Amino acid sequence: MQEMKDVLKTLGIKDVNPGLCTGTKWIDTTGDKLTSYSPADGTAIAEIQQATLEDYRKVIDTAKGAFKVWKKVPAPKRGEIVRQIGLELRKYKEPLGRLVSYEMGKIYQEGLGEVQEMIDICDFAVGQSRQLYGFTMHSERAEHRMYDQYHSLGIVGVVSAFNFPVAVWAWNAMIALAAGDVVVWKPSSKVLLCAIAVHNIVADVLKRNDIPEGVLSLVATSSKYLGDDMFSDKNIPLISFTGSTRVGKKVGRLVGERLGRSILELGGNNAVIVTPTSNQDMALRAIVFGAVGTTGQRCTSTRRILLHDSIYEEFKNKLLNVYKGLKIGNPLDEKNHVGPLIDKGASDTYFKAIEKVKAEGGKILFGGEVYKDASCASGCYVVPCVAEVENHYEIVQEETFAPLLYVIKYSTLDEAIELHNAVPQGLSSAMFSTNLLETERFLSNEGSDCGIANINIGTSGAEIGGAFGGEKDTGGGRESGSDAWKAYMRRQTNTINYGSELPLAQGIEFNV
Ligand code: UN1
Repeated sequence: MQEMKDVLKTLGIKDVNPGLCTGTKWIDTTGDKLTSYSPADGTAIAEIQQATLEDYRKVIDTAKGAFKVWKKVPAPKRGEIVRQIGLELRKYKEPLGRLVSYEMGKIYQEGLGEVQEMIDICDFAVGQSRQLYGFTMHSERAEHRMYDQYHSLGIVGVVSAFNFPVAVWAWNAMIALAAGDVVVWKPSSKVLLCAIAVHNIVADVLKRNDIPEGVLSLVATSSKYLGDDMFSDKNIPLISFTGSTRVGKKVGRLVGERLGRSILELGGNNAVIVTPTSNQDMALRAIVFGAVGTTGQRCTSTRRILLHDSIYEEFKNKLLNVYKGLKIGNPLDEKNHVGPLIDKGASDTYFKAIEKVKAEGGKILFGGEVYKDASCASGCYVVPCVAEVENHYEIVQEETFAPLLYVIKYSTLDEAIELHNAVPQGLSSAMFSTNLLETERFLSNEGSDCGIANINIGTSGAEIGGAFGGEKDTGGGRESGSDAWKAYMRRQTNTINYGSELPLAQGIEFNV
């Protein structure tokens, strides 16, 4: 196993890193330096010279120029570049996964899994580059042909959150590249080194293929220098934003005001319904991974479980037993299940939420305190919490981005579905059951109101092949697989007359 300093070297991370990249060129920036600290051990990993608003504008100009060239490259040839990026990511999967784990705090296996998602979406986008299909329609007019086709959109602004420091960019950027768009990425200021490492990896491919500067750009900075300007920027026809519902509402408003497009991937409040016919061992594994994986900091994390009253006590006790065995500690130590939260602010939010649970009448069944261990000195380690609550509590209606799992009792399927949907968010959902009538009902129009609904698997860990996103306060956007690519292109309907008459549609007679 490489030492962290060797990992950083392999990934091209320096002591001080410029905050601006237009593909292969790193550009010196003038903003203040920002230090990235590891939540694993509190160490200052490296510094980033932040990009300023002026720097951002330069990148947008470069990206505009690059779009003119890139959109002319045939889509399968664009796919070839994506294929090479996928190969390069395979080479760097281990060190990049390790850096994700160290800078963000998710356990090593999840760091590797995140890089694997990048590789998977590359493969998907390569295929997609030969499948940017439109329909052909039959015209109502003789000797006419109609069809729709998809053209490139322009600059795609990707604004990603700390919890998936590299994968969210890839879901957006690889599809955008296949679509003939260019990308400007503003990652969370909490995980800038991961983004810098990704750009170092990708730079080799861009260089080798003489790809113009501005096809893939990175603006590494914080809200001190770049906030709403990007959302209001008319140069960016599509903003893909991942983050909180609070900020997402503002993004939607600002992009909407200029009639731009946005893909919003906001909060979740994901529940698992465990029915009397379920395989409880499977449900347990899925729920525990869903609740404590990434230390409860996935949009898809399991936040609520709805347990049928006939199995309530039995399942609850099994769950608490698994929680007792969870190993908390350094995310790079492969024996641990739970790493730290991203920072102390996140732990404060967690503890405040637990106080609110108690104040509203909830009962803490397990955990919820700081994890005190000499080797976990960063102060970001907490013991995951299980609390018995009622669904209508104000705090239960919120997404607390931490390992706080609510246990709720139900007695009929109608009640379970009603409780399930009675939250503002609508991202991911699951039911454990072997009763066909129950599972089909859950997936029906009368069932889960979420963008993702699963049977006998958990709420998190979605594959890239499906469209990812959700309804209500989750924002309504879809990215990654299925036909999500359509959001990254503009649709054009074409009608061609190959006859020598000019019939008007709708049978209109107009003789001039
Ligand atoms: C997120 O938390 O922002 O389904 C995305 C999952 C991952 C993606 C999570 N594939 O858990």
